[in-house]
Amino acid sequence: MNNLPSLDDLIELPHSTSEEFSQKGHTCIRGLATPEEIAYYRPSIERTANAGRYDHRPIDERDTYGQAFLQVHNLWQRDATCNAFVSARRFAHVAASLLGVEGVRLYHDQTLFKEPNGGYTPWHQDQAYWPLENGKTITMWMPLEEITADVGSMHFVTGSHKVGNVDAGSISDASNQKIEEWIEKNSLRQETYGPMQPGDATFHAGWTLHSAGPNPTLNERPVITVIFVADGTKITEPTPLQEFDLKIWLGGKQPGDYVGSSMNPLLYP
Ligand SMILES: O=C(O)CCC(=O)C(=O)O
Repeated sequence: MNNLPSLDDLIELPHSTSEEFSQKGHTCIRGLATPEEIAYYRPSIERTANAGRYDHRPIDERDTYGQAFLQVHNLWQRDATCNAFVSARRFAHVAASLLGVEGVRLYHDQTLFKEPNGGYTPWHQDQAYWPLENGKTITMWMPLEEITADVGSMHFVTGSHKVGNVDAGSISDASNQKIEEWIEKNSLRQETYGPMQPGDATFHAGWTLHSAGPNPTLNERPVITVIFVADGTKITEPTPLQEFDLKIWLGGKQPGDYVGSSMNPLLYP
């Protein structure tokens, strides 16, 4: 822990970046962490993700969601070095600036390791799973390794965060098809930021439609995401899809309460 570079300094974003996020519902910040900083944290993140793996079925025995990535949650609670990374003030301050709010709390973190020959990530909306007020959440998606053009980073539908729930349901081939049809009908623009370096990060809003391509390479695509929620956000009555999150990520708080249990620490200020 002692030699870990601190990620607690604050970076001032140009106004145009926050403006872009508010208009598009996504943005990319290159070099948010340096490759050297990532090299310090990566071994702990990978070790913790591997230790936390719960789905040990071969990839061809899993459904589309299971083939998209190996997903491990809340590394911040499993390992002190992961906690230092997830709780970094640098990241939380960027999240607050992009959302245009005073402060942010942690909703949860997760690693999303797309295995060699891993499948595509179907189009979906994160907030379909989250019983939280609209417009108050943002996800940082950061690779720990270079993402080459043949793997690619996420695809976003620009402006879709303003539309709200398109009722595509849980992540599946069905959500993918429904959203493809929706995009065609509404002719909104799709964008991707292409290859990324370790420490570059994309940010997207809770309702932004997004997807990712498959991994046709022999190398894993190690990504960590941190989901932030504006301080002062209320928990909403859950839909059936949101009941799991209400039980798991909000430390016993109930609809009508503010997010604020010890499961959701204030990360900035
Ligand atoms: O990493 C991926 O393939 C998808 C990530 C994603 O859907 C998210 O971070 O919300």
